Amino acid sequence: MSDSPKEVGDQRESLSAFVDRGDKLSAYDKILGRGVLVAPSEQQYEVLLNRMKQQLGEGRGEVILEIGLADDGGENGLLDDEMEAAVATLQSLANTLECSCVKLRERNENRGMVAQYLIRRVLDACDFLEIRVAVVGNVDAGKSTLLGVLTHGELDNGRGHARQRLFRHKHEMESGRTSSVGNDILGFDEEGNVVNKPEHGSLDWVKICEKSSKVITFIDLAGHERYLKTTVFGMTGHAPDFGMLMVGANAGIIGMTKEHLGLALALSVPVFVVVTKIDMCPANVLQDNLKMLVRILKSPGCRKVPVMVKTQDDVVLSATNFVSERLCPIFQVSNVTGENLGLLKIFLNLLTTRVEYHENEPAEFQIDDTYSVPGVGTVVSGTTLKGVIRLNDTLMLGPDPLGHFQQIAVKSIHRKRMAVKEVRAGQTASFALKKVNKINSW
Ligand SMILES: Nc1nc2c(ncn2[C@@H]2O[C@H](COP(=O)(O)OP(=O)(O)OP(=O)(O)O)[C@@H](O)[C@H]2O)c(=O)[nH]1
Ligand SMILES: [Mg+2]
Repeated sequence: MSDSPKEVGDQRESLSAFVDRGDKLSAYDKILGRGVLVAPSEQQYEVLLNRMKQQLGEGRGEVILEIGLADDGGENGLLDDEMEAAVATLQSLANTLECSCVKLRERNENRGMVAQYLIRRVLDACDFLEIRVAVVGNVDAGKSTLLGVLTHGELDNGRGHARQRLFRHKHEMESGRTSSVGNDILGFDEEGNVVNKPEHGSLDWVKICEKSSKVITFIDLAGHERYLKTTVFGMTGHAPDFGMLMVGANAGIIGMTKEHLGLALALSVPVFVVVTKIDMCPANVLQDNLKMLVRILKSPGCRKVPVMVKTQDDVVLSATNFVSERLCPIFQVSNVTGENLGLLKIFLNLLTTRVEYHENEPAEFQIDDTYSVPGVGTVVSGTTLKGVIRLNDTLMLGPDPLGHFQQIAVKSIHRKRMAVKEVRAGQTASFALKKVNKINSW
């Protein structure tokens, strides 16, 4: 499919207008202005180091920096040798703070080049940044298939091959329809490479987490109207950071698509759209459906700024401005040919969490499921909303139907199937609890 040049031009205008409205030049960017990074004095180097440390803290271990912008209101851009020196300084700052430093994009400005780099802390084996993405959209949009393709690194055959790995129940296998809340993970190392390596068709979550700096947890939800209640529960109970709204290229906005979009808007979850099946859709149908999508996103009810993502530049721009909730990147992919899946992966790698975490506030954990495990007892799974929960901590569990709370102790903590000693706000986990009666009947 090809866009008319005018349309693409319009989209770029809307994106740059949007970006310009934001505070693109943060204080840190100014400090990293043209001159300073090229040849910092000892004192300036210290300032840079402290600022980077602070930014990494605020960004929970990663920050995207733009180098080559003028710090004095002059012309932007670095000449070749200046850029080399500036990147060397950046590398040295990153190394000192045990971070990786990866170039995301560069562009030519009036004086020379401006480049954006991702600085990401190299974490130890048990630690990783966790981002939850709820996957919504009408039945047959290709949600389970896309997740199967992304997490298992194997393309689909267009007849339901890739989704098989996501199903939790026999009836889902048989009907091909998701009816429950499914989970799968995609890990990225500090350089942004996917670490998922399926062995005999299944993924070893512990290995993925050990190798990852960032883990995306996909919450695969059901598209069929009959399972709307389960899907609403998935969106509310699992506290997603982002929503991925899937649309079949040939079907367009049908069925539950608008309801799911409305749900994400109501919950203030930033949404990006993935249009699938572009391999089997006539160009004119795709154009019509995209126009309809853009119209809905721009409507007064949504007030989004839709952006067609076509290049790596678009990906970096939309990812760095995405948390603002108003921007809505749109990807067009095929799970069968793999077209544009690379762009989607880069985007996922750049997503950052919105949860703020304070060590000292009282902990709060939202339970989304309970299990009775023989030999272990009651196990609850859910998301830590506030504070830190450590092994053997005593918490209040409730309210039960009568509004009462009971005291419980946390016997063990698992994060993504890995035993850990503590969990922090923004992280999902399962706890084995001591002696809890009747929790399943609440
Ligand atoms: N040709 C083509 N077929 C696709 C693509 N993506 C998915 N499919 C097919 O579309 C069908 C539906 O995909 P699913 O992944 O089950 O859709 P879903 O959104 O999870 O559906 P529910 O779970 O019922 O809501 C399957 O047969 C897939 O093989 C694509 O990009 N191209
Ligand atoms: Mg499905």
